[in-house]
Amino acid sequence: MRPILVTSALPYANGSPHFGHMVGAYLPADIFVRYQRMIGSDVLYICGTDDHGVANTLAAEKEGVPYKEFVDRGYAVWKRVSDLLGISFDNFSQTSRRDPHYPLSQEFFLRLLRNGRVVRRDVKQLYSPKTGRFLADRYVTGECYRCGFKEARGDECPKCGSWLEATQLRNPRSRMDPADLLELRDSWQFELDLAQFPSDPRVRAWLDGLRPRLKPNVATFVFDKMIEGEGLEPRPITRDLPWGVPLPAKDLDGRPIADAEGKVLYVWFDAPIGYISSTIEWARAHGKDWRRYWIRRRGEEGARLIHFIGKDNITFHCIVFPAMLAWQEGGGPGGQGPGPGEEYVLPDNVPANEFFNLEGRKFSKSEGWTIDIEEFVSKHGADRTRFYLTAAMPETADSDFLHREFKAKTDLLANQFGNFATRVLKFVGQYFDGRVPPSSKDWEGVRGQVEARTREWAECIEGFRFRRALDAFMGLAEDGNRFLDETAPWKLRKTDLAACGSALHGALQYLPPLSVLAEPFVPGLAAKLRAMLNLPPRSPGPLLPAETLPAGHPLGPPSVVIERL
Ligand code: B3M
Ligand code: ZN
Repeated sequence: MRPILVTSALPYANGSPHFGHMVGAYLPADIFVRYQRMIGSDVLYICGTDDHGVANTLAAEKEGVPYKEFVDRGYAVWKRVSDLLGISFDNFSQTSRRDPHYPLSQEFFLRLLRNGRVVRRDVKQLYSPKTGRFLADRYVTGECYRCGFKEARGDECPKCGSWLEATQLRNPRSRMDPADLLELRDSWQFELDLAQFPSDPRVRAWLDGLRPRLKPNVATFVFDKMIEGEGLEPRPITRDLPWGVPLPAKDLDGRPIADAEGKVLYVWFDAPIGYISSTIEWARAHGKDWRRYWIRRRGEEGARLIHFIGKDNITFHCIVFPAMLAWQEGGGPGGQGPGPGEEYVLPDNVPANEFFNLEGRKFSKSEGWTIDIEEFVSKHGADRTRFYLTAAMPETADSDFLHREFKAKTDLLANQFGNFATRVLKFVGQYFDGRVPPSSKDWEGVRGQVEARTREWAECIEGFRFRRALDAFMGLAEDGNRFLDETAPWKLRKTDLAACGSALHGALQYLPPLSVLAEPFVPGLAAKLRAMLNLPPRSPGPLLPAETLPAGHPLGPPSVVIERL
């Protein structure tokens, strides 16, 4: 069985989780993973917080809290919120846990250096006379030289998504102190030579295979905008910062790296390696082999690596990290990476989502334009929240959280799905002693609908079309309601009890498959329904033929699956 490794973008520890994150990178991954577990795939779901970089140091310095203490606090928040929403990570780590993350990140760097993919270059950098240090990335703001956006950051433009060079920003200023006039000074950094990327034969072959698999919004960005548009140039992968993975002092041959002191690996260099370190952490805790998910023998297929991210992270997952993975060849003393004849797998897909706004405007905590997830979920429950977020997911274009729509959609869930189950089960409880009545009919039509909806649902999830998969689930609930309207068992009860029982027998057959189709979206409700059906948790395996309820099966006590708001 081909293993599947699923990742969600590692959130910056300093960021506060909002629905945009959940709907962009976490919920879709969780739906996909829950589905894979149901069908019995060898799937592993990995994440953790991104603890380094200027986003974190800036925030920690503002609060006057030591870096590690600051990111540990952030980690706890992300962990709590993802648990609350039922995001079922197999491992949720932190990039500031030194072992195995620091030595592995250093090994990545050293192999790239040895393989001629990293070069040392003298550069001009923005220097802050007031603080006496070089500023990079988010310490700097200025005008985007690609789209003119005024509030671009020194690493990327939040407006057009371009990847920026801080020294080229127009009118660069310090984020901490606008009066601190920045100067250009000489320094040096290591750069990853991405100019080699498109022409590298292994990369080329991988890109050709990847292109038709990518969602159109992602393919356009990677190929039209980046590779064939802006083009790829060497990018610095070290920084002058007091927090991060230290640049190693010696190369793989034991020769010193001059002036390494004081430099760290760029956060976007070590962060994706965090996917691997988190996998190693999981493997150690469970006595499993992490290499099965990351390393393959050359020429073999290896695991499917799938990165769920928001659209602002596409470049790093489709270009930078694949370059880092592809160029690890050749082994290294005492290393963890691929040995002779082995290589890292490259991403099989990167189903990036677009942005999610709140009633037409960007979520912004500082402007108070946000929804507190913990408060919202405590009030409305994880299932309702997950259901609506899936229905509104920005799969192909930006979309919005709309309060009105939240009520309308979740009421539909309560009516079509919850109420259907409750009605049928109550009726059977009342007139058939809570046991599945025998049937004189075969209900072939029901079986046909279940099969068609299940197939459609599975195909959509495999193709990362979660909104349509949700429609297939709700479509089956609609089929059930229509069946009930057409057979009208409550009318038959007084005239023909056997026919009434047959109809209920047919209606009941929608419920086990509905519990299955519900699981990835609303796991809490799915479990509740299975308890009402007196069915144990389903064991992983093929979905068809669908589970049925035989005549005489004792049902559990009926109750309300979900109420309308
Ligand atoms: N922390 C950026 C972000 O949160 C970054 C993702 C890292 S994924 C390896 O948008
Ligand atoms: Zn821009």
